[in-house]
Amino acid sequence: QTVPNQPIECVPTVVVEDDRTGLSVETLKRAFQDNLFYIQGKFANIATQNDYYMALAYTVRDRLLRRWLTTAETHTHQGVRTVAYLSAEFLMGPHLGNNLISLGIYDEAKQAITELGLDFDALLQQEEEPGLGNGGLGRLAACYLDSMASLDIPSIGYGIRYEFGIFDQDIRDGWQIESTDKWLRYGNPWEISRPEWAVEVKLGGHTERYTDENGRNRTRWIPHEVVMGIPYDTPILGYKTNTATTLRLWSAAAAESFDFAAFNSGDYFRAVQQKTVSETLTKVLYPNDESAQGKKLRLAQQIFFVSCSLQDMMLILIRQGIPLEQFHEKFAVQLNDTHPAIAVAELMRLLMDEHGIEWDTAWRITQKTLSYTNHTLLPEALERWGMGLFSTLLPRHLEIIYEINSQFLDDIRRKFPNDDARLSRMSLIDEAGERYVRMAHLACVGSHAINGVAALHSELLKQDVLRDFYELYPEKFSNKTNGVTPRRFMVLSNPRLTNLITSKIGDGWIKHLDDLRKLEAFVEDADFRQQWRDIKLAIKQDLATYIKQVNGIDVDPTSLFDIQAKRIHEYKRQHLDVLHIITLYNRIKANPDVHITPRTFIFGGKAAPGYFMAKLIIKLINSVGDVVNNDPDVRDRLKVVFLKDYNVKFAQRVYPAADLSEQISLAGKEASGTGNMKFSMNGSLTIGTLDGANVEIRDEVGAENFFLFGLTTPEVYELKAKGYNPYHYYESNPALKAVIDRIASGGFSNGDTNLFNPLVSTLLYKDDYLLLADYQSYIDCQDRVSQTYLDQEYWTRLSILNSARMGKFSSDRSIREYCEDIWYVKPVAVELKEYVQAGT
Ligand code: B1H
Repeated sequence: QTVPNQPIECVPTVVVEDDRTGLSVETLKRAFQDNLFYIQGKFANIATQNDYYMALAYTVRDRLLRRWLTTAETHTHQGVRTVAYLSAEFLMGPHLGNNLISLGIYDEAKQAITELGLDFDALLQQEEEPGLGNGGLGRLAACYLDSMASLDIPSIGYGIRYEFGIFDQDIRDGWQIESTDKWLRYGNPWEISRPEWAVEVKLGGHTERYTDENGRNRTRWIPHEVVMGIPYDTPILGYKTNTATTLRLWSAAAAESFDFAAFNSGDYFRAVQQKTVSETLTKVLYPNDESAQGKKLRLAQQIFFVSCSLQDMMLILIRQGIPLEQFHEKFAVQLNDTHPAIAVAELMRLLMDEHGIEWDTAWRITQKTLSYTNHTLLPEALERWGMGLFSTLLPRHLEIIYEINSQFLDDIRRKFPNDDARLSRMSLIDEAGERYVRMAHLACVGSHAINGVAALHSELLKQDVLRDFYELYPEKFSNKTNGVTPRRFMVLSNPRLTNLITSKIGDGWIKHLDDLRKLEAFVEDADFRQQWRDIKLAIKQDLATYIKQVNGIDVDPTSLFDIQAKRIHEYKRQHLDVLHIITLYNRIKANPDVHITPRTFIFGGKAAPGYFMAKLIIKLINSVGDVVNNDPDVRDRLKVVFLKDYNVKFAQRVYPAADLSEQISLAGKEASGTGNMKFSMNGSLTIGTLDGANVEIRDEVGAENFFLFGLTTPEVYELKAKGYNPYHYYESNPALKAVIDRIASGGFSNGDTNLFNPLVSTLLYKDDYLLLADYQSYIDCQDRVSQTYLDQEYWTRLSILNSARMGKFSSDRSIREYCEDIWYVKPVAVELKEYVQAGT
């Protein structure tokens, strides 16, 4: 058999500026028509909107390929260290518009498509986004890929090619209804499969000792099952640079040669059944944002993509003849939370069992290679795996973890003699009751660097969840405050604001977001403020049109657009926002002529399908909306809108339309938040607690330009320590009591007092997230917001200052910090070689 992936000598036959590389309007048009015919196989008269989208997508992809292949070649030849970002989630959002921006041909493409008589925006909207993540954690990974490519950092994202991403959300009778996300239905023009680089992953079975040819004692793993991982590659082009890196996602398939015995013995059925087991592995994303479920299939997904990725990195070195003892010099592997933390044991196993490297060397390589980002303090999100499940699926990894643990505990004993409590707190194995493997502990021990995602969060990690680890290895800890990419969340999503900003300060800010500070010079320019306001109004008008179409609700674009868009979770306190709405409603009911600043309350976000309280909060929002929106006493001054199916594509339309961004989690609960940054960059003001990155946003924009309310983290701890009694707040605050009573008495459920009882009684008798404690402070702050909005000139000043001072929150800044402090990776310039003329 010939080797299919053997490179063959070939003369490049693609000509500079031909139909696959040319960037002019004319070549784009020709390429589009060519792709419609030769790739989609359609005449224009029967082509669908999707055919047009695909033809344009292929036109763009062709233009990425030279940069992509040249980048890979450059990085290989220079032998540089590469960042491997391991994440179970990559929430990429639509590729087409973003790639046009990065290539710098957005306007040319728009002109080409328009001249062909097609609706360019409709083609962009046609793209079904790859929703391969839950929320902030997955979107952060996507922003980091963008920034790494834009900064010319050699990098690769490794993850899972879920066949079904995060579910689609519909709302029926006010309730969330989930349906499967069939994002691959009409094909994915952005990926290229690389079956020739498939690898095998073992699962289950048992281990054996043996003596190798050099007389050394070794271990071999006899699996119960072998699954094949097929890589699918998507190019990630940096903004206006030649660097195009790779997102490599693994799809599971049956290992053909496995269970041949069953085939040969005629057990055809069992052999084929094996195939379906393998293929369920990457079927679906677990939709439980911030809650670990302990399901076997989830652990199988984790070892699957981690093993595929580490094997892939090793193959890259082996192909170049680089010894694996240099693994850590060639790769910096970042663990995006503990979902890939099994990498600690898997890297050890591969180095020792598969490549014959000794324990001590393997351990040194592992620690120098890996680093770990923690994204949450919530106890329910900290991953631990039951021993039974773990040993059944990963018998060899468990042995390795036991050995790591035994050396680790010896280390602690040396540094903290006679401290058994510390040993059991820190052990990789939780032995309090049923035994569990603690993944965060494994990640901490196996990494040389550990970081949180905002200053407050990193401090709380050191004081609280990872305190013992900080005492043992203080040098490993640092903070890396999150950031977001201004390419997608300003340039692409807010072209009007982008053009205005660029007309004043040039376009340097897109790569150097600190340059936005130059806008401060225009705050006192009344014309500029007018333009700024006109743009915000036009964007709000667009969203109002959308809301009318989808929700059938009329909203006033001049009203204050007050938006909370994020996953639905009790700690994020969407229901605190609802308590405010009802407070205003009660004021109107008490006196219909009361002065009210008109507001449109907009919510978006998905609830985990098994999270009853979150789903009930969605129902409450919609129920309150039904009453408020239709009560004649309200006189359209308040509107409540729940936007269904909030995803990246839709988020891009929402951030620019906000006047007020709700960042109201209980202090100490939101690790960072990133939506807070996206809103503020687009000129929204923030009402928020001192939580996550809000703290730093407020520091940057100035306390006078930020609506702060609520308890601080130390106050939260103190209140809980002395015994928190929510009922006391209810009893002693008449406005609050009236709000709760209106819900409890069926005021939003046609008299049904049962429907919202779980919510009401949780608030009155438990209230873990201290809504009642923060209620009055929130309402007072919202009253200040309403007052401030009446002075539009003043409000606009604040809006401009918010954008102007957001430079810190570019993901470029975050990535530079990771490169300097954790990865030790430097930029590499990619130069495009001239193509040879065809036929020469
Ligand atoms: C964040 C998660 C998360 N933190 C478990 N943790 C998941 C945990 O499917 N799971 O099992 C999925 C997601 N996500 C978020 O990360 C934080 O809540 C945000 O505050 C933060 O901004 C974001 C990025 O760091």
